[in-house]
Amino acid sequence: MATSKKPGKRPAPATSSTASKPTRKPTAARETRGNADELHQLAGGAHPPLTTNQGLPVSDNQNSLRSTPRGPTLLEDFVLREKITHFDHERIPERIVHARGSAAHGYFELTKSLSKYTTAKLFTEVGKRTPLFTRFSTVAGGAGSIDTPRDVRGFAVKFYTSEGNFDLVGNNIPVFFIQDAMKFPDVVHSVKMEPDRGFPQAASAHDTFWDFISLTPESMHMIMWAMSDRAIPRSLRMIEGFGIHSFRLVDAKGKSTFAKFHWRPKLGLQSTIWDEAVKLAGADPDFHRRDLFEAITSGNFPEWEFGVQLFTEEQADDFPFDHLDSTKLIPEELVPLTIIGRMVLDRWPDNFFAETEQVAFCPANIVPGIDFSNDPLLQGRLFSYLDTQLIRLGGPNFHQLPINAPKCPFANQQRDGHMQMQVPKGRVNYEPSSLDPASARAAPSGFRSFAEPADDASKGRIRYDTFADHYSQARQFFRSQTAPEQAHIASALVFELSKVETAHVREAMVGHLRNIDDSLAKRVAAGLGLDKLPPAAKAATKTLDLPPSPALQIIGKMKPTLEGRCVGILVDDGSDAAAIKALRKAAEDAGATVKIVAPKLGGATLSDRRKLPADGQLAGTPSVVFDAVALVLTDEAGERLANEAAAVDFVRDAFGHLKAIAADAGAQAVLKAGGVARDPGVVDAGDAKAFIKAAMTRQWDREPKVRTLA
Ligand code: HDE
Repeated sequence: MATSKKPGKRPAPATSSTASKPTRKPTAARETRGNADELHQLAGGAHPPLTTNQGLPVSDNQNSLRSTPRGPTLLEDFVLREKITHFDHERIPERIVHARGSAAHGYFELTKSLSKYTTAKLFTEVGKRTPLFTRFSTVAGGAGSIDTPRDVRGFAVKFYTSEGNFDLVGNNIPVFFIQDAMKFPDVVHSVKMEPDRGFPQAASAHDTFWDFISLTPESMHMIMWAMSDRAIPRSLRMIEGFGIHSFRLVDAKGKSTFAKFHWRPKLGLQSTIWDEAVKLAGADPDFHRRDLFEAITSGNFPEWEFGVQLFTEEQADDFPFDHLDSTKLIPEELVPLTIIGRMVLDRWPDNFFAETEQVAFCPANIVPGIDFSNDPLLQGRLFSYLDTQLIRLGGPNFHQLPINAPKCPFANQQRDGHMQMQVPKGRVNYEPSSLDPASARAAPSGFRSFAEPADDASKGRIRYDTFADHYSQARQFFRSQTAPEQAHIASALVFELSKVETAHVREAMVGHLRNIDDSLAKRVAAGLGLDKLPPAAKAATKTLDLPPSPALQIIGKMKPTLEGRCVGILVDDGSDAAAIKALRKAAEDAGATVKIVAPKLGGATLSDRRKLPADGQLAGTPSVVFDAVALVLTDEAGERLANEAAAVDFVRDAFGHLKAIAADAGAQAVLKAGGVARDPGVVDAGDAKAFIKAAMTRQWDREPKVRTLA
């Protein structure tokens, strides 16, 4: 490139040599001409020197190296090239599924030993704390997608045990869409954005997904869960986690017991209402990530109980389903859960990319005393994760990244490869060897696979007969739900199928629902406006009426508590200071955090003439981000806000989302404008006790009055 010579007067080049001596302190009107020295003065403070990746101190991080002050940039500028090259490579391929995730560090503490069943130290040393890293995720959306779509949530835990890493890579739903790993690329392709148009993002409500599902009866049980409120959680701190597959625990004599793993949130289960989830997507796309971040950084550490369902091969033979089939669960009423420990997440990662993005979970990461079952989905997963991580993390040495490396010693003769970060010493890179006593060698005490007797049968691509019943547990799940939960499932199906353009797909789905529960099929058919009920899908086996399992509900598992929840109080100038104080105290005493919302972020001057700063400005802080709301307003403010859309929506949505509302006399005008009718969940702002009681649950009785449910 040639230097362009511009005639006439030009501004003096901003180089160090011409920099004027700083004469002023940093002020509100901050500006420089891009001169490095000037900028250092303006920014102030003592900082360590900035260097290149080779450690070379950099004098100017503002200007590239030019041939002349207004001339082209020189290829010689290695500082610029290094910086830009690194930037160009800052993104790695995102996960094909579970791309959007949030994670935290914490520990697992064993409270009850499983030494009768396993040699795994993780599960036998009571009181011991094992460090861990847990990542929650949505499945279908990309890394930048919203936090609150209708979707399964990933629940992946990496335990850094003294015997190696144990990864429990689970979900918040105890069953899965498919029975065999062979179908995984198909189910994922169908739910992801459609390939010709690139939408919808993070949504199952489209033709390709329901086309696949309508042709895959084994998905029906999972569909009941995915259409339930489990798929729209209120907080990642309020979801359960499940390892899904049966695993084996193996004792010192080599005897095996099957185990299913469960996480139970200390805060109880809680979900949003669908309309709330949709509005949250706009109000705060990072709602779950922010919620987790705020809880952990403010010292409210989320906690889960860890439980196991233990059963023998003989017991399993008597189950009315095959426990190796991931579309089935073992009701707790059949095999109770034993709580053996707890997980506490107490440290937010220092760096999102280095930790949350680069963490690589793998179901094949197990420790001595734990082994796999023959679940064909698990068997496929044992291959997939390492394979995908080779491309996602760029080579075979990603286990050396700090977030992935075991915290116990590890050594072998694997060498070289892309991004080798270790510097192995010596000439021995093979085993056995006699040349170097320090070189690693296999030890008899190491991991041994369970010596499972093999079936005397021929190989083939076979789906075993015991996997053939696709409807019984779907029926059991639906019939175990409370009335509001059943209505939400029916309404979710109507919503999703109403987005499906192809009539025969909608009809085929209703045909499957007829096998699950005819009343459900009729509700969905009516909601879709079908003229007549389509014929029931052909079922390979008779659908059983299994006993209802209340443990499958959410409402039944909700705790009457405000712990970990958030209460919003809308105030304006002149609001009653004493009422606000009493509401705040009552909510905080009940374990909630309180946020003040006002028309202006600067806050409001209350009745006691003191200024109360706001945590959120009204238009940007809708009631969807709260679990309950209170309004404390003067008559004048109430009249004014009754004409303010954000204030009217604040109460209309809180009411529609079945939340408790406390309001004083001044706020009545806003309530009226928002169509809020008096009911047990709408209380006087002076009665903090009644407000807290109402806020500890959702007002389920209100729902039929505010929306048409299928
Ligand atoms: Fe995954 N899954 N999966 N999956 N999965 C991945 O691995 C796969 C399945 C789950 O926070 C991928 O590193 C196959 C069931 C979670 O980083 C990939 C099959 C369950 C996460 C993969 C399944 C899960 C993943 C994509 C069917 C619940 C996120 C990126 C045989 C028990 C982990 C990656 C994280 C991620 C494959 C089914 C949970 C492609 C082939 C069932 C929580 O390897």
